[in-house]
Formats: sequence, structure tokens, C-alpha cells
Amino acid sequence: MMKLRYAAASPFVRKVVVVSLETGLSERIERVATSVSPVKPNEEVARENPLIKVPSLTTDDGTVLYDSDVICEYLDTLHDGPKLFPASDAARWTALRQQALADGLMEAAILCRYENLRPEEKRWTDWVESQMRRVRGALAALEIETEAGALAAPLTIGHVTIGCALGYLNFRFAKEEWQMRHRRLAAWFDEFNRRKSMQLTAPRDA
Ligand SMILES: N[C@@H](CCC(=O)N[C@@H](CS)C(=O)NCC(=O)O)C(=O)O
Repeated sequence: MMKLRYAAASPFVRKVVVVSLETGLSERIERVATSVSPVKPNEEVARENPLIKVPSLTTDDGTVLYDSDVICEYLDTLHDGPKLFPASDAARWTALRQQALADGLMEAAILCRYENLRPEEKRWTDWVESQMRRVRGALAALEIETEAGALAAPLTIGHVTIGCALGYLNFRFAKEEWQMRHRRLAAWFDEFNRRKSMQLTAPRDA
């Protein structure tokens, strides 16, 4: 049995779980509930992943893999179904670029979230604004991708990451109301979010 360091609110963990469900591997992965925060030491996690972040995956032979990109690509080698990391050049670079864009969106949103958790007198508004600019820029880029048909089937790691990033925004930044500004992307997400893998992994606070 593989072991996944798991947190129910993490969009990066969600990526891995969605991939495991889409590829039929979820039964081979045990979830280990893990709590991490930028200001809380966690020696147990640090021994496995010096960056002290989730997700990390311990494979059947005891190797520890991180981060979510590496774990997802590893899982994609373990099944015989359609691959989420396309082998061919153009499709592969589109999927990897979309994954990078959505990873970046999640990273910026999470940095804002951590900033907003600070004691009030230690918060830096310019920092939050700068991160939110990236979030909004990524959303605008994704709207263009949707318009250009770049989010059409077949399913790739790019789509999974975008789905998890948008799900995270709805979970933590509902006030942004990004759907009002990006109608096509919103329609794509509504459809994508109906997948069983997405329904089973909706983010929640531990
Ligand atoms: N690049 C990493 C990012 C993982 C990440 O930021 N995870 C967050 C939870 S959503 C975390 O562990 N944060 C703890 C911290 O930053 O101290 C990945 O793709 O897995």
C-alpha cells in the first residue's frame, strides 16, 4: 500500500487524489491525515519531505516522492488507461504548461491565505494585492485558453490542476466571484466539477 500525506483542504493534495481516482489507483493509496502550516514545526513530515509540505507519497518500495507534479506523473506510470501526461510533444507541453499555470494560481492563493491568517498588525496588504494580481492574471489566461478550446477533452494533468485551483478559489476566496468575469471558464468548471473524482474530493476544513 502506498501512503499519501493528506490534508482535506489542500488543492495540491486534491490533485493527487483526483489523479488516483481517474486512473483507478485510489485503492492502492492509504491517506495519512497530516497537518502542516508555515509556522508549525512538523518533524515527522520534515523527515520525509524537507520542504515540510503536503502532499508527499511513500511508494510501495519506501521511496518518498514530492511535490504534487512529481507524484501525479509517477502515478500516471502505474496504470494502463489513457495517460494524463500526454506522450506527444504539442499535447505534452500544453498539459505541462497548464499544470504550471494552475499550480501558480494555487500557490499565489495559498500565500494570500497564509497572509490573511497572520495577526492583523503583521499583515502586508501590498503583498496580498500582488499575489491576487497573479491569481486574476492566471484566471484571465485560463479564460483565453477555454475560448481557444485548449481545455477540451481528453483529460490531462493540466485540466485536473485547473479544476483543483478553481475549486480552491471557490472554497477560500468565494468573495472574488471570478465566475462573473470569466463566463466560459466558469461553464467549463461547472461541467468539470461534475466528474465523480471532483465530487468525491470537495475541499473541507479538517
Ligand atoms: N509545490 C508543492 C506545493 C505544496 C503546498 O504548498 N502545500 C501546502 C498545503 S496546500 C503546504 O503544505 N503548506 C505548508 C507550508 O507551506 O508550510 C506541490 O505541488 O505539492
